[in-house]
Amino acid sequence: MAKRDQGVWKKTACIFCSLNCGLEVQTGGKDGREIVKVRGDKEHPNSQGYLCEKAQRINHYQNAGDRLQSPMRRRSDGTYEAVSWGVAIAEIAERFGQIKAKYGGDKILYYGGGGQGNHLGGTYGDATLKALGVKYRSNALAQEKTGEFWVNGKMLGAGVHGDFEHAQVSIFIGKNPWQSHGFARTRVVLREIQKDPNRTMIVIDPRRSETAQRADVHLQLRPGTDAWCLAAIAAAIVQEDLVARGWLDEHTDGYHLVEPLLASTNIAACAQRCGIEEEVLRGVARTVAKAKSVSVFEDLGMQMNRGSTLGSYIQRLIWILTGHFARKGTNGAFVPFLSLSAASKGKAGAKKASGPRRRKKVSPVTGSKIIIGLIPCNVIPDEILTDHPERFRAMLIESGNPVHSLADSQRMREAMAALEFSVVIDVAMTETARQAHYVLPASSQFEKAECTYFNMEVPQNVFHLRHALFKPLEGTLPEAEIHSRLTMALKKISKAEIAPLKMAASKGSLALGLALGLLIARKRDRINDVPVLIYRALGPTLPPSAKEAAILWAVCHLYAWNEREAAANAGYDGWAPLAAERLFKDIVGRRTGVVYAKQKDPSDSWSRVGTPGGRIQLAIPELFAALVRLSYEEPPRDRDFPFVLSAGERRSDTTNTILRDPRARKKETSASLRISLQDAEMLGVLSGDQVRLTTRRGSCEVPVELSTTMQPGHISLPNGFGLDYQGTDGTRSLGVAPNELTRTEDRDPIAGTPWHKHVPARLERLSR
Ligand SMILES: Nc1nc2c(c(=O)[nH]1)N[C@H]1C(S)=C(S)[C@@H](COP(=O)(O)OP(=O)(O)OC[C@H]3O[C@@H](n4cnc5c(=O)[nH]c(N)nc54)[C@H](O)[C@@H]3O)O[C@H]1N2
Ligand SMILES: Nc1nc2c(c(=O)[nH]1)N[C@H]1C(S)=C(S)[C@@H](COP(=O)(O)OP(=O)(O)OC[C@H]3O[C@@H](n4cnc5c(=O)[nH]c(N)nc54)[C@H](O)[C@@H]3O)O[C@H]1N2
Ligand code: SF4
Ligand SMILES: [Mo]
Repeated sequence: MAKRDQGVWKKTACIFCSLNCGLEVQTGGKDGREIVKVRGDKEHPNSQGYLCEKAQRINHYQNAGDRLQSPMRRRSDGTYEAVSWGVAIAEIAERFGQIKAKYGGDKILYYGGGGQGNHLGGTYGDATLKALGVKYRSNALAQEKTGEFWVNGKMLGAGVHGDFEHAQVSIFIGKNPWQSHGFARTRVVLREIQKDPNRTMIVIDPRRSETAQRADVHLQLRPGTDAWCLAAIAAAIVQEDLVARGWLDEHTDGYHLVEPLLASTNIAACAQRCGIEEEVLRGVARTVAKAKSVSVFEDLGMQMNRGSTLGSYIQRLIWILTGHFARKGTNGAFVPFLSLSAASKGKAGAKKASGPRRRKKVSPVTGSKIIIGLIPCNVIPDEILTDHPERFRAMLIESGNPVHSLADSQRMREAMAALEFSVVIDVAMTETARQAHYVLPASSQFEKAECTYFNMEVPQNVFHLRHALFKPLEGTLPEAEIHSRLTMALKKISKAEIAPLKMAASKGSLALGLALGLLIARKRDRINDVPVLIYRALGPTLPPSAKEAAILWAVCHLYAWNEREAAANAGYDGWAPLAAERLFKDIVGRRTGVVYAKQKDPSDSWSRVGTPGGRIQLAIPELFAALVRLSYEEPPRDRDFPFVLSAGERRSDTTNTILRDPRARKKETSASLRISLQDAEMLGVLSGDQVRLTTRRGSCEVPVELSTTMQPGHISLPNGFGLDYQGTDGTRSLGVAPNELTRTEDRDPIAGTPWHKHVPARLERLSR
């Protein structure tokens, strides 16, 4: 294989951030199993050849020294032994079955389902969850985006995204796209904005981030004061009569409720609290009101901070009050291929819940709001470490590393230790895997077909199915296969039952559709097993490098049926079932991204607004009191912990925890704590010196890096470090695991999202 492949460019995608830029790679090296060359795929409709420096490191993921190669079972002394797949599947099915029989399937919590590059596993996981009667889920979205989703749901009833390529004014709030990306060809677009005198970039960030350095206006606010800053801007829009009144009358409800709140907001007081001059904030209000188009992106700097849900609300008021929606260059509603919220709820894009009972809207023990079907990550330990009869007794975790990535790693470890049963599906023996009863080794994202449902741009949407570049590493299985085996064991589905489906699939997909329909008509419950049935029947008819794509056949049909207009605009017109077949054929055949949805005109976004009458709802009464309080309340300060620690900054060589090997990083200094020159002087430290960093939860030693980007009192640690990497040549760890320093109770009162970017901290110099 190595020789034959030499010099051949194969299409795939980068898996390090949600953009999944299209790549072309050459394979070779040891056993032909290495990715030896990487370049951008010019044919990819989104990335068009773009990539960033991180893509060059994908071989460190593919050939990491800590890949698992056998199912592992924990012994009573806490060590692990390798067991065969047959034993692992049978025992896991039995143990989960016992939990279900004794306590009910709703006592099993499912966590994860996909990372930055892999969502197919979660699509198949749905069958396992239904077989187990699982009712509750969580994943990383419930520690970042749920507040924003909740606000979006109330105001727009649709997911929205900015059109930064065309926006006259681009606003980034707690978002550093130069490093973290977030829209296609990010750095190219940022450079274009920077060069064009008629376009404006506004960045709201306490740090002079790489993006802020390129901005026309940098609102370098005090950490954690976004709500005040945004309220001042929104209030100036109302008080200076900059509101797009005619547009509001035509398209929105509730202005009469919001107007008095913003009319009475004390702009000077809000400005003073966020540390930005009032006149500057008023200037931003005028720029926004006057602009032809405005697009806004909020991210973790605000979403993982105090007042985050409130901030998400005021942020939207700013561009809605000035009429910036559904025009070229403004935020618009995107067309999901499979909506992430549907995926989270296990609905496979269907409008109706397919589970037997409607899911409850709050978590069983703490009664926390469930948003897009997800329990807030921060309450998971509280839902386990209690004697409450409704507590979770078991967890199934896949493609997530909650012990490392959720608040308070120590408590998450305790919670996992208290579970009666837990299973982790991962490529590596992660911090979370080390707490589980069984660990199942997944094939890597380049050893199976994979994709994401992060298809969130406007005005067109692209879906990219990646084919496997390599055969699965020995001992590993793709999630499609793992979930099939688990479901078949749990539901006692025999091969004989699948045989007619296989036969039908070999005759064509319409025959398969009929056969599936007949089976479900006879045996209603089989509807819950559809992902597995399709994988078993249709998978073998697909190219071997794409057999895990089988379930996308069903997703294509759901999509084409639900989104006829958007599909037709992208060329998938005519009778929906036939359009779906063509789309599926293209997705499997093209190897690069496929445009599955197009808006003819930006105003198409209006048809996606899902609120009453298709009108934007300006009022969220649950947030009114908090909005009013901003004029009177000071941002909280902590005398005992005078620094504000931003725990988890994205830097040019961070990739969440996907790259575990410290050698994948060029500079060891990338794990350091950034502090301002003034604070360094006060402490008497130089770059490279060790300090002791202490929070209410934990303490660690870390080297500092003096940085002119930091303001006094604000310190910043990168995300994704402090992993216990167990390579073939010994264990190594680099940097600090940020969540050894964070607490679960530090969370948003509405969405329960963590305050990772606002951890009160102390610093002491350690002697040189
Ligand atoms: N290189 C790289 N890129 C990534 C990732 C990665 O690990 N590495 N991860 C991906 C993922 S999962 C995500 S969710 C995104 C996240 O992408 P971002 O949210 O852009 O990333 P962060 O660096 O965590 O935070 C952004 C900014 O918030 C600022 N900030 C801190 N405190 C405050 C505050 O009080 N107010 C405001 N307004 N800003 C504040 C920080 O200074 C920082 O510049 O990145 C994605 N892209
Ligand atoms: N303090 C603090 N904490 C944070 C953040 C922060 O800024 N500060 N950021 C948060 C954010 S925004 C996010 S998104 C989360 C991310 O944290 P997690 O959701 O935990 O996700 P990842 O680090 O992306 O890693 C996912 C896991 O998938 C595994 N994996 C890789 N490929 C495969 C595969 O093909 N199959 C399977 N089954 N597994 C695979 C990896 O080994 C890894 O263990 O971290 C969050 N945690
Ligand atoms: S990390 Fe860089 S190359 Fe990879 S998907 Fe993100 S922007 Fe693209
Ligand atoms: Mo994230």
